[in-house]
Amino acid sequence: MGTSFLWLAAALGLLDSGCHASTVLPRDAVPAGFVARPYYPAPHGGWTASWRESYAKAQALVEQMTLAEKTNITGGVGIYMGNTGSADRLGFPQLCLQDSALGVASTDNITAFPAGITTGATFDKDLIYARGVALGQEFRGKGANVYLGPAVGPMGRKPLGGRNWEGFGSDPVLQGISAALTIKGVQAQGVVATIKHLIGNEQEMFRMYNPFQPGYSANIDDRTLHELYLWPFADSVHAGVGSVMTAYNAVNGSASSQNSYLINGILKDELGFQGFVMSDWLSQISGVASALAGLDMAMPGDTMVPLFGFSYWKYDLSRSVLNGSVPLDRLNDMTTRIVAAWYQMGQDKNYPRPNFSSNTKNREDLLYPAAIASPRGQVNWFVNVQADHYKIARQVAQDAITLLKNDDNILPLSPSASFKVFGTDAAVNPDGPNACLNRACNKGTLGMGWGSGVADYPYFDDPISAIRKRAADVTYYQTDNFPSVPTPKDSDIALVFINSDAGENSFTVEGNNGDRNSAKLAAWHNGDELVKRAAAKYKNVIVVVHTVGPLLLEQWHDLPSVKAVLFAHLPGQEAGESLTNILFGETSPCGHLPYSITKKADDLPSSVADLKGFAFGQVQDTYSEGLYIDYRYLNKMGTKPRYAFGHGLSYTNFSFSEISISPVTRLTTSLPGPRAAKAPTPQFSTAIPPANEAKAPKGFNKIWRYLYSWLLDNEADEAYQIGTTGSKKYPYPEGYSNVQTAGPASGGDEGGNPALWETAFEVTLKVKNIGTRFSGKASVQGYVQYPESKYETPIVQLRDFVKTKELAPGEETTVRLGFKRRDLSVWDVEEQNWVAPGVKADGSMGRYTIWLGESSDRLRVACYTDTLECEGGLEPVV
Ligand SMILES: *[C@@H]1O[C@H](CO)[C@@H](O)[C@H](O)[C@H]1NC(C)=O
Ligand SMILES: *[C@@H]1O[C@H](CO)[C@@H](O)[C@H](O)[C@H]1NC(C)=O
Ligand SMILES: *[C@@H]1O[C@H](CO)[C@@H](O)[C@H](O)[C@H]1NC(C)=O
Ligand SMILES: *[C@@H]1O[C@H](CO)[C@@H](O)[C@H](O)[C@H]1NC(C)=O
Ligand SMILES: CC(=O)N[C@H]1CO[C@H](CO)[C@@H](O)[C@@H]1O
Ligand SMILES: CC(=O)N[C@H]1CO[C@H](CO)[C@@H](O)[C@@H]1O
Repeated sequence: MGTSFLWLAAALGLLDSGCHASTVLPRDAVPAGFVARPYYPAPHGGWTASWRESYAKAQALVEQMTLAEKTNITGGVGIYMGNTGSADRLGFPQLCLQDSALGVASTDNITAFPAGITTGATFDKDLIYARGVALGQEFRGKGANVYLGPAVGPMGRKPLGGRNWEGFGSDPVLQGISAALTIKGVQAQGVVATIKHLIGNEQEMFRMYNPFQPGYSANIDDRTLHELYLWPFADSVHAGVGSVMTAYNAVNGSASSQNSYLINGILKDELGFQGFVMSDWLSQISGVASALAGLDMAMPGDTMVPLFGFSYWKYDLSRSVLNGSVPLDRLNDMTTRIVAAWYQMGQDKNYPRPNFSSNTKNREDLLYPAAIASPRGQVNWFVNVQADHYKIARQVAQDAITLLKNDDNILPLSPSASFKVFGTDAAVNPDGPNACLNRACNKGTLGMGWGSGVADYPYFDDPISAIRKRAADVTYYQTDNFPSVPTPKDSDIALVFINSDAGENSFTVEGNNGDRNSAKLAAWHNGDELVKRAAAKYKNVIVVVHTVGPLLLEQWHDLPSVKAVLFAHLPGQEAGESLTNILFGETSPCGHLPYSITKKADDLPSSVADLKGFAFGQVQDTYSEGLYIDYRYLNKMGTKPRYAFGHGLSYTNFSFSEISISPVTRLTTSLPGPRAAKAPTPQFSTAIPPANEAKAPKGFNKIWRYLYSWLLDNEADEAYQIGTTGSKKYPYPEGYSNVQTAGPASGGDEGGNPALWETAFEVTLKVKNIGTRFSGKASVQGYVQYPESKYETPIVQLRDFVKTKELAPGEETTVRLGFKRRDLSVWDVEEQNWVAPGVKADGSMGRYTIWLGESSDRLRVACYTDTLECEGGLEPVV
C-alpha cells in the first residue's frame, strides 16, 4: 500500500477519462524464452481433507447468498473506507484486513515487534512461533480478521531492495520455516494470515502499474521459481495459510494479480492452496481477466486510479456474471474460498468486531473518511492488546543480535568502564518515535524500515537510556559528525551507532526511493566516517549497526581499534535492554546473519547487485543468476565474503558430539509417488442468476466513493439480457477453458505432493557449552550438498536449523534436524516434478552430504545418506 502514490495516481487519473473501464494495458515484450502461459480455469477450492468441514459450512452459507452479496464480499468498499463488503443478512461481516507483518499498523496500545529480518536472525523456531502467537493475539484483540503478513517476497535477492527487512532473510528455507511458524502462531489465535507478495517483488522502484507504464516484469525460469522464490510460499500453504497476496510487479510480462499460470496453476493447483487470493492495494488492473486468472478478492476495491468510486469488481463483477463473461462458477468459488477461510479460523464464533480506525487516532471521527460528507461516530476504542508481549519482542530482538567480531574478547563490557557513545542512532528520534508518518524518515534509533510494513511504537526503549541504566560513566555525543572530545584514556570504550534504512516505494527518504538506491551499502549519515574518526581517537571501538540488510564494512572493519561489531538488525520497540543484556554479558549473543556480507557490492552478479533503472515500456528484471543468490553465488565463485550467511559469534563455545543420521521414510524412487485425486468440491448451480439479485434496494442512499456491488435496474437487466441470450461474446484469453482439471503430478495436498513433506533423514547430535564463564544458545544449521548428477546445484543449501535452549557452562542438550524429500530434490523442468537425484535407479540411496555447523562457512561435521555415517573435524566444503 502506498499513500503518496495514491495522490500521484489521483492526479494522473484526472487525465485518464477511461479509468473505470477494464482495459488491460498492452503487454510489453519480455526477454526471449520467458513466457506467461495460460492456465485455466481457476481450480475450485475445497478438495483437501483439512479444509473439508469449513468448505461444507461455507457452501451452506454461500448457497443462500444473492449475486450482490457474493460480489460484495469479494471486494473492498474503497480506499480509506476500510474492510470488505459484508452479507449482513446472513451474518457474514465485513472483514478487516490489516497491516503490518510486525504489529497492528496505524493504531495504539499495541506492540511494535522486531521486523522479519530480525526474527530470521534468531534462527530460533520456538521464538518465531511465539512472536506469531503474540501478533495473532494483538490482531484478534483489535478485531482485525486478517493479518497482512508474513512477507517472504521479497526474498532478499537484491541487497539494495527496499522491503527485504519485512521478510526473514536471503534464503528460501530460512524464509519458509519462519513464515510457516509465524502463520501457525497467528492462525492458532483465529486470525487469517496472509503470505505475500506472490511473487518476484525484489525491488521497489517501478513495481506498480500506472496508466502510463506497467510494473516491472520479474522474469524467472521455472526451476529458480520452484527452488527459491516459491519455496517459502509452499511452506506457507503447507502450514494452512488462509490467504495469499499477489505482488505489484508482473512475472514473465503478466501482472501478478492476473497471472493465470501463477495463481491458477502454481498456487491453487500445484500447491493446493485452499484459501483466498487477494490483490495488493491498487494492484488490480482488470475485471474479468483477473477473475478468470484466479484472483478472489480485490483490495481495496478501487480501480488502479482510486478515489473516483470506480471498481473493476463489485458492481462490475455483478455485471460480468449477469452478462455471462465471468462464469457464476468462478464467483461461487471466490466467495466460498473467502467464507471457508473465515470458518477455518473459527471466526464465526465470538470473533471481536474491529475496534480501531487506521485513518485517525481520535475517539470520534468521520465514519467514511474518503467521502466528502460523512457522518461521525466513535471509531476508536483504544483497546490495549499488549499483554506482556514486550517480553517476546525483547527476546527476539536480543536473540537476533549478531556478534560479527569480538577481538580480544572485548565484549562483554564491564559496567564500571568509561563509555563514550556516538551517533544519533543511539537515541530515540527527538521528535518522538512516531514523528514521521509510516516511519518515513531516518532519525534516531532505527527500529524498523518505512512504508506499509510498520506499526506505531507504543514507547521506545532506546539504547542510550538502557546503557545509562547499566553504567555510571557515560558521555553521549548525539551527533553523526565526530565532535571534538577530551583526550581519551586508553581504557575508554567508544560505542558507535550507525544505521541503514530502506522501505516502501511510496516514500522517498534522504534520496532513497524505497530501495537503497542512493545510500547503497554505506551507512547513512556518514556513519562509516564516524566509525573511522572514532577509531582514530579511541583504542576500543565497538560498532553497533541497526540495519535493513547488509552493509560494506571494509572501510573500517580491520582498523586495529575496531574491536567488536554487532548487527542489531531492526529491533522494534525493545532496542535498548535487548542490546545492553548482550553488551554487558547478561547472556551471550546468539543471532546469526540472515544474509551474507560481501567485501564489495560487485562480489554479487550485477543482476542482483544492481537495481533496475528507468526504461520506456516495461522494466525487465531478469533473474539471469538463477539459483545463485547470496551464499549460493559466493560459494560457486569461490568468493569469500566478509561474513558468511549464518555467521554469528558467542561469548562461549559449543561442541557437537554423538552425531548420528537415520532414515525415517525411506526414499526408494527419485520421483515422489503418485498423488491422490482431488476430493469432490462444493457444487453450485451455474445458471445466470436473476437480474434482481444485483439491483439496489429501493430508496438506497449511496455514500460517495463507497464501493457497492449493486447495479442500477436497467444496467442489471441489460447485462442479464446479454448473458442469457449470448448476444455478445467476451473475448476470452488464449488457452481459456471452463473444465476443471485433475491437477499436476507435483500437487496433491496443501504444499504439493504430500510425499515431498515426508522426513527422509533425521540427524541427532549433542550440543555442549564447553565454555566456563557464560551461558548461551547454540545454533545448529544443516546444509545439504547434493550428489553429482545431471543437475547443477549450489554447493551447499540450508535445509533445517535448530537453536538450543540456554545452556549453562558444561551443560549439554540433544537436538534433531529433519531433511524431507523436498530438501533432497531439484525441480525438473521437463518432468514438471521434484526429482531426488541421489536415489539410484535400483532404489538404493546415493550420497547426499549433510553438513552441520554454526554458520554456512564453518561446516566441519558431515553425515552421509549412503553409509549413514557421520564424521567431524573436516575441512569446510566452502
Ligand atoms: C516464465 O518463463 C519461463 C521460461 O519460459 C518458464 O519456465 C516459467 O514457467 C514462466 N513462469 C511463469 C510464472 O509463467
Ligand atoms: C455490502 O457491504 C456493505 C458494507 O458492509 C453493506 O452496507 C451493504 O449492504 C452490502 N451489500 C449487500 C448486497 O449485502
Ligand atoms: C460484461 O461486463 C464486464 C464488466 O463491465 C465487461 O468487461 C464485459 O466486456 C462484459 N461482457 C460482455 C459480453 O459484454
Ligand atoms: C572458542 O574457541 C576458539 C578456538 O577454538 C578460541 O579462540 C576462543 O577463545 C574460544 N572462545 C571462548 C569464549 O572460549
Ligand atoms: C496502556 C496504554 O498505552 N494506553 C494508551 C492507549 O491509547 C491511548 C490513545 O493513544 C493512550 O492515551 C493510552 O495511554
Ligand atoms: C466496536 C466494537 O465492537 N468495539 C469493541 C472493541 O473491543 C472491545 C474489547 O474487546 C469491546 O469492548 C468493544 O465493544
